[in-house]
Amino acid sequence: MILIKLGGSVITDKAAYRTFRKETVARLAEEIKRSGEEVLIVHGAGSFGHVVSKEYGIQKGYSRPEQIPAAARVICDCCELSSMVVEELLAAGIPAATVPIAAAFVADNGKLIADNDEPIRRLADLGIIPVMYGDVITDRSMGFSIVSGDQIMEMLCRMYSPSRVVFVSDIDGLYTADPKTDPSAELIREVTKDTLARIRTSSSVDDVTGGVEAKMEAMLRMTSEDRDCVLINGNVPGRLYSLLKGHDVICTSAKGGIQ
Ligand code: IP8
Repeated sequence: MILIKLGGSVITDKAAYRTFRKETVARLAEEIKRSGEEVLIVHGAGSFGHVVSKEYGIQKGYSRPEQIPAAARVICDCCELSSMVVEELLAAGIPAATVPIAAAFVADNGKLIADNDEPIRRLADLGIIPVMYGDVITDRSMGFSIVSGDQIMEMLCRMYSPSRVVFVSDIDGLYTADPKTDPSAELIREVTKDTLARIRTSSSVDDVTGGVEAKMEAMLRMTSEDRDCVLINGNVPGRLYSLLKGHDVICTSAKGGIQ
């Protein structure tokens, strides 16, 4: 089984509040279906989650009453985004269902507590792909917090031991600097725990979806001796399909674990 995260940067326009990239998601769904691979799918929140969350400091937990309608707004927006993603998966012939994490789990201090995975396992066992996404969740210490799609990926990785983990983003992989603003930026083809140590010493590292170091660490945590974790560009037609079919594509591949 291959675990895939459709990043918020590829399924939405991150700069414009609540802008869904329908054609891109439809194409990615078709590529997944055509690959014939067994998959589990997570997605990011993009402009359906980050804009309002940032404005009201939702990620910092409850501190003032004005955050309550804002948190409810984010929950509604992310759920709507997920319904649109699932519509495209269904249209491509992939039986999928939105599973809001706040209905299945709680968090503590921003960390997802995955102590009851029965609803997800049962859905997947039936052949319906549970689609979870970065969202606002109730939090035992903070009132509420935000659990990212990356945290959900880590949970699913522990639950299902996928053969491969794929992050679909809007750039070719991780770079030594921001490729959109720095022409000297170089694509990092392979990340190991040693590369991570070297990258840490560089001050010109770009932020991919919330910090390049955090992303690399999360990717490395999801690797094992026989499982790599790949970051690819979903805006290039056919690239996800080729990767799923085991072809060599432009990407960053994390390997070898973090221990
Ligand atoms: O897009 C963030 O999830 P991500 C979720 O996977 C919210 O980082 C609500 C901002």
